[in-house]
Amino acid sequence: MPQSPSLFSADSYFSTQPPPSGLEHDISGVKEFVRRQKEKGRNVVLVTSGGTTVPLELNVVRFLDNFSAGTRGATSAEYFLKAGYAVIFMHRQFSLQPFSRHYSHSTNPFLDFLEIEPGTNMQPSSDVSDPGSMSSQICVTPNKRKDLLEVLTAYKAVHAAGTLHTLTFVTVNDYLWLLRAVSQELSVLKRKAMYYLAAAVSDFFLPRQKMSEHKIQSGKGSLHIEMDQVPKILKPMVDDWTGKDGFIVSFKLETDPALLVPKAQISLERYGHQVVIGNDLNRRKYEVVFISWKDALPPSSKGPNSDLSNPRYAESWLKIDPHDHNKEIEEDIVAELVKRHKIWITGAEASTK
Ligand code: PAZ
Repeated sequence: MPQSPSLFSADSYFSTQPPPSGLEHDISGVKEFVRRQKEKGRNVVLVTSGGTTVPLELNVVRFLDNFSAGTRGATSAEYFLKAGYAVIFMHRQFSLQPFSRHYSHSTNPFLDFLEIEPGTNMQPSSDVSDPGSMSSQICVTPNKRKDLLEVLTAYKAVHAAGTLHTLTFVTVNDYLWLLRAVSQELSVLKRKAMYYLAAAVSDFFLPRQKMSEHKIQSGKGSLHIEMDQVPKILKPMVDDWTGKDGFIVSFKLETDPALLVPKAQISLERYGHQVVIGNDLNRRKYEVVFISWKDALPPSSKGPNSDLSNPRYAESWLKIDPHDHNKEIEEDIVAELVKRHKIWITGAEASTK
């Protein structure tokens, strides 16, 4: 256990912080899912989505949270499924999910689409042999049917094909343990695995050993909490958990537009993965920037960046019309990544011949 804050490496984190209780069960589900997808020869993407919490007490009353509704992850998951990928959707409990996101309780409540047919008896049937008699008298508002049918058809098709597997997390600790275990399982697919890390993960946490067991009392006036830094897990993820083969895409969220590109470049340089997608909080729904390596060299063969006049990063912006409400930027993000992933896969095949 480190003595002072901010000294956790990934190894010391996992050796001192306890795994979530459902981890083994979750991972056996993932193992089976990956086995089936491998048999079918499908590419698989792990999509992480939503914000992580940092509990302040063991009997949690208060926690810190990271901003994210889960829109990016849930929307992207749908486009990956459409592109033929199998998806492991690892999301914050109760954040948006693929398909049901279209009918979120706050922006598009599904009850508003349903109508009770005139003359329907409002009392549920007492006939136990006909439990569906009430539902047969409910219908969908005519002008909502086309959209609902489209979503429902895609949803049912994905279920029938068995290409979507869902996992949930709440705390940053749940997230880290799950991410490591899922990445290790997925690594058997080598380059056919993609990792799309859209979740908003806390940079700070309170180690279990420093947490108050009971609700923090307010008697002392102000509250001072010193948090430790969450270990930088992208490095072990790239080098160890995924066996250097996975196509890893991370996101960088900033609120100062001037920091977006430099911070994304630093992240790519530091972790040596394939793509960092930068997004500004207020413009994220209609513009993002892809930062990637300029040439095809694997990051491991690049030395330190000595020639600053010749940047080795490619910067490409993806923008859509902010007024076009029928267009989602995730469609273009996913299309671009699918293209790059294909090159990543065929590059590997070519180099093993
Ligand atoms: O979930 P959402 O659509 O509301 O937000 C998506 C996002 C901004 C959290 C995501 O695109 C992102 O940048 N995730 C990484 C955040 C980070 O830097 O930790």
